[in-house]
Amino acid sequence: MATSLKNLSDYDVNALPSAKGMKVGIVVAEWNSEITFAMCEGAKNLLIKNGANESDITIHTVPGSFELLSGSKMVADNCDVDAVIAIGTVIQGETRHFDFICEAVAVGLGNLNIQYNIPFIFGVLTTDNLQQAKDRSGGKHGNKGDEAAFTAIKMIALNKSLKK
Ligand code: DLZ
Repeated sequence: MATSLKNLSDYDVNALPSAKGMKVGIVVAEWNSEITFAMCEGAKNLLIKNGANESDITIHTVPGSFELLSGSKMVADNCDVDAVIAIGTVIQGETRHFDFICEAVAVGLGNLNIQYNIPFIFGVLTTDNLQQAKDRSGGKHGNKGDEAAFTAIKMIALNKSLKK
């Protein structure tokens, strides 16, 4: 479903496990920080609203979305976290840079998911313009950060249930 038909902040509160005790590392790109910091705030607030302790959420910044990969890996390697949420916004420009960054981040996060025993969440907006990004970072289509956070909660809960 296209995100223009779905509000990114909509989720079934009753179907979401409690985030109490979950430790989450959030890695945020500074490129388009007006957007990414709003997404990060959305993710953090949703985790806390669903039971996570603020002290269990750590936030780390990296220069751009391309660095989300190494930043996420560093967090997984060095911090006690149950999941890493990677947050970035890549906006189409005049060159093919957009395509290279989007592909690298999507493939790279996919690889991290397979290599590690914790989930890495793709909290990355890839839009044609700034307005589309604003609409998806707390605007009329909700907040991609919220979606990333409830995905993290569900994946952590799944991982914990399988380890029991
Ligand atoms: C260079 C670049 C460009 C053109 N656009 C974006 C963008 O829209 N969003 C983003 O997060 N980062 C962008 N970057 C920076 C790259 O992600 C990266 O930080 C640099 O290429 C240095 O590795």
